Amino acid sequence: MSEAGTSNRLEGLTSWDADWAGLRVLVTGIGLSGFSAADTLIELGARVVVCDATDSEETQAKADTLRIVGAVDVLLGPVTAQSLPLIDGEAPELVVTSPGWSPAQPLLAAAAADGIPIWGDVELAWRVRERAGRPTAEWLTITGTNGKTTTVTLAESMLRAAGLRAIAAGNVGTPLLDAIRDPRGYDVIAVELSSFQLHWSYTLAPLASVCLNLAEDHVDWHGGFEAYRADKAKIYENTRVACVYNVESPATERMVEEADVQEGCRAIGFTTNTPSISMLGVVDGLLVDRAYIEQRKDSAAELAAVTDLGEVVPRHLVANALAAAALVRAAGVPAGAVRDGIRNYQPSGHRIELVAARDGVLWINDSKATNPHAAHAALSSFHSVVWIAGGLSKGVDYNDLVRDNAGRFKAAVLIGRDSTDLAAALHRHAPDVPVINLATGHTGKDELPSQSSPDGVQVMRAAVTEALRIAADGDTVLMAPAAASMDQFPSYAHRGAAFIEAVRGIVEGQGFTAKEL
Ligand code: UMA
Repeated sequence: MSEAGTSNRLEGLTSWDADWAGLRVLVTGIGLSGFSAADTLIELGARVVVCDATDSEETQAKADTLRIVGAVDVLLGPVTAQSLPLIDGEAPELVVTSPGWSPAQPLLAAAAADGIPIWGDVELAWRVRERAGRPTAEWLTITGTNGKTTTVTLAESMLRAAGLRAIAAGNVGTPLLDAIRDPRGYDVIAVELSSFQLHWSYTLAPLASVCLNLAEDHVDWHGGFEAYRADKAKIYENTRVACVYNVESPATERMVEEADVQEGCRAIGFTTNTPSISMLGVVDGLLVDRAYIEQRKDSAAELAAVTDLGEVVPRHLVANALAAAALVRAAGVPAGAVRDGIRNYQPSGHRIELVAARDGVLWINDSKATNPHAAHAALSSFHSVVWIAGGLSKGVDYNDLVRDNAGRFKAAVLIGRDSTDLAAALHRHAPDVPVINLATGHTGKDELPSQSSPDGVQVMRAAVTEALRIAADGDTVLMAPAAASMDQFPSYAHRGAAFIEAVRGIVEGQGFTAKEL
């Protein structure tokens, strides 16, 4: 455990029924995880103060609720998130932070400087998961730069097909503490963990864990790629039964080799090629298991057909399904339930999603591609691409992405508040590709707002209009931004919805009213 996670009283707080009463806790953030953490701690009898830099109708409504249920205080507004508040006249004994808060944030930096332990909501959830009179759920933990949500929801589907009470929680959207507090409890939780959540976690000991892949992302938050990698690697610490790694991503295997795991824990690989012993993989169009069967030396068990995943199956989807299978097999899920779970699986939107096919042009929404690695997976599926890209870059490097795909671009249409880095990479590695920069040329950098706004929707309509002008029979218009959406939209889902709406209106000719345009 890191120093930030230790303190005598806190060491004993390892179950719901431990003595949390009167503990002075500052909760930072009143979003999904902060609200859930504050609500839990109040229920446990702690003395809770919550702070959040945003003072809006939404945060005020949440603050009112927390005050009613017993929060000591809720502080809203930019100033409150700058310095440590007192609780009952004394310093907090613990800070429970929301994942979006970076360690460099002044209030968290002050807490760390004063030696106050800082946990994330995931650390708190792990500590309170045992509760008298309720089943204790096993955790299967999943991280990686891309594919987390697909894998965690596939795992959930497989677990349910096996008749287990299971839920996907964590970064996927349902705060872990909400899952933990479910009155009926769960047998297994498929836990999606971001690098942020791993950073603030210390004592997790999952049944099985996986890092799906590793590429540059969230460099700003972590302060560098090595720090990002180190936080991702925490996924394997203390794992009890199986550390699952990606055979095609040696960085993930190295993480397993370096991890301190529990005795008897095995390393299980997954590959989209023929598996060696102790791996899951693909043989003759079948997903197979050579890890969890007794005769693994000379045979493999059939789990499902690749075609069970759909008509067009990208390689990364096969990899995600194998990773999910490797995790749930560690929890004893039979082969038939893996297959049924895959067949029952409903993919979520905004991932290489066909929006329209018109005049020989495919219009594809991949708004979930919030970093270069994800955008590369999408770009490599097509040949002649009009690429709509750009947004909040998070400090990543675009050179490899543009160089590796330079031959595919017919044109690029840049959105986002400031896509200077992306424009520079295109200029450097694809100098003949026409670039239409809406980020600087259309709406004007300073006119664009920092949050969701009608301008984000307008820029997307302008991007689709430009793409329509350029694309011809055989081309694909791909909106795979390689950047986060938050400079112009509340989330990648809103950005994807804006693209779908623009394509339906402009390309499919459903039209907008003059006011909308
Ligand atoms: N805030 C501040 N100061 C800061 C940062 C945030 O006051 O410096 C406040 C905001 O005003 C807001 C609150 O903190 O009210 C938001 O907290 P948060 O950003 O940690 O977000 P939550 O609503 O708690 O949602 C988080 C995850 N968000 C992030 O990690 C950014 C959600 O993942 C997750 O589903 C949820 O917890 C439940 O576990 C979303 C995400 O974008 C999907 N994740 C990133 C990704 O997948 O790339 C990591």
